[in-house]
Amino acid sequence: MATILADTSRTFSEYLLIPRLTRKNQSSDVVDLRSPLSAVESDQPPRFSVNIPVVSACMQSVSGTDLSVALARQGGLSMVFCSQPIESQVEMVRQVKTHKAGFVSSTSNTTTDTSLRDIVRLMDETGHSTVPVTQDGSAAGKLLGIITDRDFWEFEDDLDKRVGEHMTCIEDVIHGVDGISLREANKLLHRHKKECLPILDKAGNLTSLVFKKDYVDHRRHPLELLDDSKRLCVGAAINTHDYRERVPELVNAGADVLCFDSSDGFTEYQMEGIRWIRDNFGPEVVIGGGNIVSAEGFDFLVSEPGVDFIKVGMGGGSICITREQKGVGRGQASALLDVAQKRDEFYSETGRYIPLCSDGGLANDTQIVIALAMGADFVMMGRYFAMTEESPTPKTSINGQMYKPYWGEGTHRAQNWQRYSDGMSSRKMMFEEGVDAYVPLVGSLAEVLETTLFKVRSTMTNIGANSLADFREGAILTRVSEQSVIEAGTTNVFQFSRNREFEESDWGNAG
Ligand code: MZP
Repeated sequence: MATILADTSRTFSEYLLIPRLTRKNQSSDVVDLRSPLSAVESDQPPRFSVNIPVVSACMQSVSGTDLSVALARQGGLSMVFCSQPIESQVEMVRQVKTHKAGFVSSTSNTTTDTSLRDIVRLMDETGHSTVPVTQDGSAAGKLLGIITDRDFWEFEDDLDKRVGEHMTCIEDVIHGVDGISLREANKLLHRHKKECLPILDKAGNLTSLVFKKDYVDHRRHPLELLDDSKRLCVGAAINTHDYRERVPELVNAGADVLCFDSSDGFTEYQMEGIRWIRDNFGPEVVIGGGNIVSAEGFDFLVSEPGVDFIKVGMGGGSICITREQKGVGRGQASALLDVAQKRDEFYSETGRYIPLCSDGGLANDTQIVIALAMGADFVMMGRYFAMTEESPTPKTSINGQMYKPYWGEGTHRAQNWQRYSDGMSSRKMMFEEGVDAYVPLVGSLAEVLETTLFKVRSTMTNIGANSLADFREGAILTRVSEQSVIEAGTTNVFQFSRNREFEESDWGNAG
């Protein structure tokens, strides 16, 4: 007969943290959120760490180039998806590694004979208030001028007029020359009191833009995740089918971390893959394994010394229907607690610490905090990042509200059969394990993360912890009853603000 586990499969919303002593020298601004991603041997520093405990999911609708750059700039790491040809994944990794911080390629461009009405539409759609005017309307065309929302009044000027009549012409545009350093470019912005500086090559073609807001953003976010050569860090997803071809290309392109993307990592295929990478690329390369949901799965993946970190989670993802379709998976809290306990035992026995990643199903900031308290060293999220400006999907207006498409890797749309196939048997998606959906647009990644991390630090202070390791060590959790969930909300009061429009900090209430 099958074994039936004693406890029910539980999720994060069933737990609360009990506050502990906050000392006078503690405050959220001294809390350190750095977390290892590589296995840590006793007395050795980790080979790779993130500055904030957050990574983005290995998904087409999440981890593209822009998001990877934006997340690394905040101190986290993105895992560029592998459900694409090797060449295009490598190209994305290369773009992040060669990204010159501060120099961005212009995504909204126009021509002189475009109407102001079309410019208003473009500005509304993109949120960009500065638009380069090029000869052919492309991002690399000859620059003829710049039009901004200060060059015309939407309700006063004739919107049938052409851009050419309102723009600042090239002769009067303060610009930099290709090759200029970021420091010099920022000085020009400062000296001329400009918001945006176009950079031109010798022939007058636009190469990039430098924005004052990026300079301010950089000063405000000093946690950028950089490699030894001061390049942004990026991770890359891999699968158990073509790693022999994919991994050498990704390593060559500079990927800092390799992460198996599999709904079920408790397989001999994954172990073979880890072994092959170690044998061919040595001890330095950082390898993530998973996903698993049990102590047994953990034991298996650490039975050989290849894996660095392990992802925990099956069936909890916001777009995931695996549990419904196949009857496998586990409540995310139960899975994490089981694996974390085993990880801690393994650490005391061997002195080897394996960081854990809680992957999927995080519905709000509170659940991130609970996952970190329960033993996760960092979390992986899809929906959270799909909702930001920087995710790779287009914005879509539905009933006046802006949304972005977000789909699972187990959908026919993603065609990621490698993530779900058990070995080499089926090379196509026989049925779907994910859904194709929309999520509300919440703003820029930097804005949303700032609120989330502020809350994480603030809760850690309540627990008296200055580091994530102290937090895990000191956390005391209690299960909550349905009645106490009701008590936790507001009771018997009339709140005007509850009827407000969706706000950036509400990502958890959006679903
Ligand atoms: P979430 O942050 O949107 O809740 O979940 C993201 C996670 O769901 C991913 O990191 C991955 O582990 C998982 N995922 C991705 N696609 C599917 C699917 O199609 C899925 N079923 O479960």
